[in-house]
Amino acid sequence: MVTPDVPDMPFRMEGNVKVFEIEVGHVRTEFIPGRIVDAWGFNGSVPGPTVQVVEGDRVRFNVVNKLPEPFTMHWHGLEIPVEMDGMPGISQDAIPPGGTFVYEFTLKQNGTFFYHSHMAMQEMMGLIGLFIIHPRQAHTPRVDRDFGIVLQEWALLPNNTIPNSLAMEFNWLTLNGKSGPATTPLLVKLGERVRIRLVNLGMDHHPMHIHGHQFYVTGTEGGRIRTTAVTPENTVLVGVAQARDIEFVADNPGDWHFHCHLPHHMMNQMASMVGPLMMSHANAARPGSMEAGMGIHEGGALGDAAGPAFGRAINVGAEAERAIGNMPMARTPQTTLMQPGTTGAPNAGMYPGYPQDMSMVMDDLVAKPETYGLRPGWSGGTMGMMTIVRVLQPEMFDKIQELKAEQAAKAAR
Ligand SMILES: [Cu+2]
Repeated sequence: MVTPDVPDMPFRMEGNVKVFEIEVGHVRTEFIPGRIVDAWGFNGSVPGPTVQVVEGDRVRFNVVNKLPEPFTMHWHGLEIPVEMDGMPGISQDAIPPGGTFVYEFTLKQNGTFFYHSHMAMQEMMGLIGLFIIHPRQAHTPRVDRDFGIVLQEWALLPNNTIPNSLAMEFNWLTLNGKSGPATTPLLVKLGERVRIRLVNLGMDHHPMHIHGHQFYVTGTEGGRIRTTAVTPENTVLVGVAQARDIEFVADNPGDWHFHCHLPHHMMNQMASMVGPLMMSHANAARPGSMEAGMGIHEGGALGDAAGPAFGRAINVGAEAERAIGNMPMARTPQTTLMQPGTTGAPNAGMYPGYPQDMSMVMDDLVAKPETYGLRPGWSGGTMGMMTIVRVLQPEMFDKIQELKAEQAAKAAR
């Protein structure tokens, strides 16, 4: 099972116990090139590294809290002793900043689970990771590819790198900590059986939709679905705190979008006009200010003062922003941030429409072996909570594996 853009969490054996070290703390990450975010994560990763274990395992997690506030870890969906459940106050004292706690339990289930902070505000800072428990015997029919994806949403104030965890509206949507087109495509060979495991821990539900195929839901946050009746679908609603496993045979060759279908979740910055509306130093008239921001500074989060910055009075802004291109596939001028190799303060130099106007082509900036051979301009149509399932002919699949091996060898040198 692989989690694109997220590492696995290593462990060591102590007797018959699998022992994991987890450090909870600040992580500076990047959603797309140039969009720097100061989030919270585990072991330097947002979302946290994927735990992969087997039904029946005894596991131990040595947790160190490097956050500036108390923390506890919850193991979502696991049937474990209450004192290991990570509920602050009711099952344990919160781990103070700099403190440690040891969680240890035996796994009697299998399926797609996750671990997360049990402080609601911390969840919105990114504190979640996949917890995959493989069955002792594989479910049938066996899958050839097994992927995991964590769905998250973020509210980033203008010119800010720190998520607004109180926000009720969100402008950045990520799959495994990346927004399209920086999400790494899922590669499968034509004819293979594929499983994709989805989990959601945010404020919104995400209807995840695949192109060119039908799938069956084979698991939830509670484990494997035991039924002989299967419902074909191409969209599965992954609700807050839920997991959904989907399986399908990739029998239709091509590069297929796989994405949340909420319209605002299919964009970065939510919409082309939100960028201009929110930029405090943008050299264009706008109704919103940094102080009005995304809502919490003046009056209620949904009060009138915050309206313009949300784009709710968008007619005003639209009048002032007529010059900004927002037609599909428009090419906007590049800032220094768009030029690889140049550095600057995080998110400095952002200007109306960047990043990214409705459709901004940035193929080269996000190029990696997994994007090899995609149609030129593909990145202009891949945004927000979007990735690509590439159903490849065997020769193309093997070619990309070669490119990946070359890249790994280069990195090791
Ligand atoms: Cu969504």
